[in-house]
Amino acid sequence: MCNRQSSIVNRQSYSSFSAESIKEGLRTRWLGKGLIRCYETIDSTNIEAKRLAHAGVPEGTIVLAESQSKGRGRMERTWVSPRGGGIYLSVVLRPGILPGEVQKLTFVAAVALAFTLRRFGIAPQIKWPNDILVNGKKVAGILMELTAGTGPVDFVIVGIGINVNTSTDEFPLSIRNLVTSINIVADRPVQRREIIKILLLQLELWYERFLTESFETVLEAWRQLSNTLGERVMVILSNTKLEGVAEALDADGSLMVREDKGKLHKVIVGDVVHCRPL
Ligand code: BT5
Repeated sequence: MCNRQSSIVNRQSYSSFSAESIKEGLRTRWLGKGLIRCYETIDSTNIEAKRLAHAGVPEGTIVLAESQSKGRGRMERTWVSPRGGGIYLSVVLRPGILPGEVQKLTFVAAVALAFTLRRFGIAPQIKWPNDILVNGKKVAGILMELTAGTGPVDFVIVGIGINVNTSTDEFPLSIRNLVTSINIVADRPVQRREIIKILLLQLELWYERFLTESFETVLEAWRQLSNTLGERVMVILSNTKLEGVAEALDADGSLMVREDKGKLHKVIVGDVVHCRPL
């Protein structure tokens, strides 16, 4: 385990990144090859990426920050974003898909993120729909945002937050036991820019597979990486709760949960808590 002192040392040796340092040796074809905006502090990289997307930047534009003052999770929740310790990254995509399909990109990003972490000797698991866990603790999350409308979306923002060299005491007490960081699970400091380069490559790969092959290709990989399927879960929905076994994924990525009485529910949006077996 990494102690507090060693994470401080890591912090000093792996401080800021720049667009040039990300582009150096980046093996993508188009993702991150154009505009990469790096900020010391920003409200939220997703908000900035949205501003840029509205202004017309091309697909593949990246926004990165050393810290966020209003890092966001889903449903107006907060993403804790301490300075220098994590990766706070947003990507502008223009997939030309309908709003109802955008959720599929969460699965694309989750698979890309899980394969990226594996390259660093870590065994991540995906908790439906967007949590990346290591040893049952959250190390990364994904937030997808889009422009509302009826036709194909103008753009989608894929926001990714990863705890890399973050010390657990930088998290509020309320979540300290639920979170972890790559340096803790890998038991060594890891350079954020090396993770970013591999992440962009994986994201480009899985995004292109999604667009040119099928969503099922992505789901197949997701199933292998998930720790939700086959588990007993409690799903917290907007105004109710549902308990049962997470039996399968539907073709659109929804979670199929079977209640003990036998009824099968399709969960499109919700928070999953893994329960201990009865
Ligand atoms: C997420 O939401 O997991 C999506 C997180 C996306 C963050 C990125 S950072 C770059 C981009 N810009 C942004 O403003 N956001 C994106 P959700 O599933 O709602 O999880 C949020 C919950 O995770 C919180 O309520 C906490 O319980 C927990 N949490 C907050 N900060 C965390 C952190 N740094 N590491 C692990 N868990 C955290």
